[in-house]
Amino acid sequence: MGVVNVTPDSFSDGGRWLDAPDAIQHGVDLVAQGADLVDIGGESTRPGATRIDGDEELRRVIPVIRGLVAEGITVSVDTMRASTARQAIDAGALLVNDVSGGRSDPDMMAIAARAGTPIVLMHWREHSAAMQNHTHYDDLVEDITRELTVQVDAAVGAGVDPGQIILDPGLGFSKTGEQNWTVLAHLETFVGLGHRLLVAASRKRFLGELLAGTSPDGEEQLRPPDRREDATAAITTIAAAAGAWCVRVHEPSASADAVRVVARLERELTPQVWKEAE
Ligand code: PMM
Repeated sequence: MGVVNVTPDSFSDGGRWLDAPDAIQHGVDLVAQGADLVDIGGESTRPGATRIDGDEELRRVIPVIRGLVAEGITVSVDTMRASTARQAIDAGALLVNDVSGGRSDPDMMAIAARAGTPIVLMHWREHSAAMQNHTHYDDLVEDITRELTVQVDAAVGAGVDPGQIILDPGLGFSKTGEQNWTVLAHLETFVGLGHRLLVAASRKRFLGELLAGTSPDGEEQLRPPDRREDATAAITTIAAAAGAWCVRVHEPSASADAVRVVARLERELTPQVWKEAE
């Protein structure tokens, strides 16, 4: 999944794809790099971000969705608003990526159920302005699992087909850098919940912290977002090996290759299964 943030303020690519023609061209380029689908978002969810209104979100994302669908590209919409999800689906989006996992807008699950689209339910506790005040867990993996299960139950209760639910542990959302690493060490547990798993580590701050260097005057300097690509591809390898269905990334080429490496290796490890499939 390639990312196009049609926002002025995303930490990773904010301001670069605000004009619809540029955003559409970038989506086309992401597919040329190996993305199977493109995620279009109009609202930044970086830590501390404040919300924009629904009309502005629609103004940003709908022309881009229409443009990419016209190119034959599979599009997902990254939104917490049911009304945006509905209009994005009407414009041709085939997947809803709700970082709040249906917790922000009570109508979201019903929209996904009615449309029959797959929906990403990310582990989420609070909007971006306050999410980093909610990083206490008694047991990180158990608590995320339990909270995700509540979100799944709500979706199924609203009529979403369980087969259409994709889970995401929500790296960086109400999680410290250290907690992100613990999540990554337990991806198999989340895969074991029985739904497809999406992992979105691309360019996130915890990678900048891991790769930090020192400035000439001795200050620690985070590795900037656009130089976190090799680490992102390394995490793609780990996620694919753990059985994740999808990674959400800003530069798909290295991640697409990493996925092919893991798929080839898995074929080597389970030759009988592949032989039977052929
Ligand atoms: N992270 C961001 C935006 N959308 N969607 C999912 N499913 N999971 C994520 O972790 C996620 C997301 C924030 O990153 P960005 O600003 O680079 O898009």
